[in-house]
Amino acid sequence: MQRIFSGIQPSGVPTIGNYLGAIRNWVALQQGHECLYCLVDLHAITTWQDPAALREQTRIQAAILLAAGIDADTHILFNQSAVSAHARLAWIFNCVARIGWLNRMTQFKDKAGKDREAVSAGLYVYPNLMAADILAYHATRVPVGDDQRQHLELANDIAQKFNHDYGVEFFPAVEALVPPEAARVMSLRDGNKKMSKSDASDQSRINLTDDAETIALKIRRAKTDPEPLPSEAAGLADRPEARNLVTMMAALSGTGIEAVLAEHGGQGFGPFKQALAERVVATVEPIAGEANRLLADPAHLDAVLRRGASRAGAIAEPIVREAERIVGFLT
Ligand code: AQP
Repeated sequence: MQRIFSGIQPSGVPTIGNYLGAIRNWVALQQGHECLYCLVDLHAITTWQDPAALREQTRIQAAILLAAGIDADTHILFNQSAVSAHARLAWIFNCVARIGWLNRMTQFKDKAGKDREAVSAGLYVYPNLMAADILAYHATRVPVGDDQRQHLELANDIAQKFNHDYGVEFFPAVEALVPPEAARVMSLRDGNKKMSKSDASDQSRINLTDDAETIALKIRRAKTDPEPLPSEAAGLADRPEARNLVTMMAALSGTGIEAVLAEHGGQGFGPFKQALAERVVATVEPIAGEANRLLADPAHLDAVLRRGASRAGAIAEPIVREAERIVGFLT
């Protein structure tokens, strides 16, 4: 059975973007794969996190993943910092990856923006840690959004250079699993910007803990343009906000954009937004309800994560120890 590793940063409450782009797919992949799903708190602190908020967000994410259908008994759910193998292998990879490779990473350029000199060194070496996350388990398949393809290519470069430099065939090739139907959801305030759980504006996103009223209000206020919806997909070109809402509707109803436009084309945004809000609520409400129930018992959530970390550590520890032996550490 192929082993899958994927992670989500506890840098906020997961959004409908995380759900449609990742979590929903993670749930489906549990059939037929051995899955490790990780709350990547080491990655989260590459940008400032208030310590109390980080603890809280880690529990919220665990609750949401369980509520969305991640089976932590058959598969493994844990937080990254609880398995030291990640950080140890990441250090080795810091010494394998080349500065020139990291300089080409577009996510660093996007996240650092104009402030390149002031961001953390952790943000710069983030892709090396991501490579370690995957390769510490000899995972071969990684479900990610399209934006992460470049990081996976880097993980392969690191694996190959490690194997070459030390004359071994130790780390396998990893493959990105980008589901064709995975939607890229954009901000409700700016159709050219990705919806993000850490965006300063709560109005830019639907959190998976929002109630029905909040969801309806956010969608009603979502930025649009004055034209009615087109009847064909070509009519969405140069209309990023309209395209985003239609894409969300298509992803939530399991149909294509054309089918959504066949039903709603020619309508103004008022009735369409109402229909979309109903769809979003139908998806989010059961997840939020179950997550809230789980959050009432934080000790149970902590125990689930601890057990996950112990099972994850049992897989990663021998692999990372062998990597350390190959490098020449006295182990
Ligand atoms: N807007 C999105 N649409 C589709 N997929 C998305 N993902 C994130 N945002 C969208 C996918 O969710 C998974 C987990 O993401 P992450 O937490 O590791 O980091 P991220 O991509 O940086 O997500 P955020 O929400 O934007 O986090 P912050 O605000 O902390 O940077 C990934 O598979 C990602 O593709």
